[in-house]
Amino acid sequence: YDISRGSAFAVRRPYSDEVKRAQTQSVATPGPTIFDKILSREIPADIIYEDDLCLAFNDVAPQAPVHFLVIPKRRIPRLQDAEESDKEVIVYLLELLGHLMSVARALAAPRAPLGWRLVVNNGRAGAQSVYHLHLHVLGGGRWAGRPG
Ligand code: TR5
Repeated sequence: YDISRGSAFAVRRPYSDEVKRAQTQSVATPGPTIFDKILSREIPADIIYEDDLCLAFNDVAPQAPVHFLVIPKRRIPRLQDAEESDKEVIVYLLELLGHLMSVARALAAPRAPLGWRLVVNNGRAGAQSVYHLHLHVLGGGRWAGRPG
């Protein structure tokens, strides 16, 4: 699909009632984070991409020449929380996670043509500081933000 037109199978496909429900249900949601304020435009961010399911913006404290985040619009605190028992909801979550990764690669390709890394921090011991799921895309440098 053509990411520059902001369309993806997960967005174009008509949602079933169950999938609509999944979008409004939140998984183990502790409360709004700074990313909700970025989503609502209450706080400005350097937004590089948006569609129905996600937002991508440059990290305010870049760890590499290219460092942006891809976040779902639906608040999922941690990747650990992206689970459900309802079959329809599982399908939606898998599509959503796949979509975030597809957006990450499409945005990374022109910005870091020599290569990039995808990082998801999960939980306190996983160095997660903002409890709204986000994919870090790091690239542009020889080691793209890796120490050493
Ligand atoms: O440590 P984790 O994986 O949770 O990553 C959170 C990331 O959010 C860090 O890389 C921060 O630099 C980034 N961050 C935090 C804020 C922020 C941001 N990126 C863009 N814009 C931001 N605003 C406006 N405010 C933040 N507090």
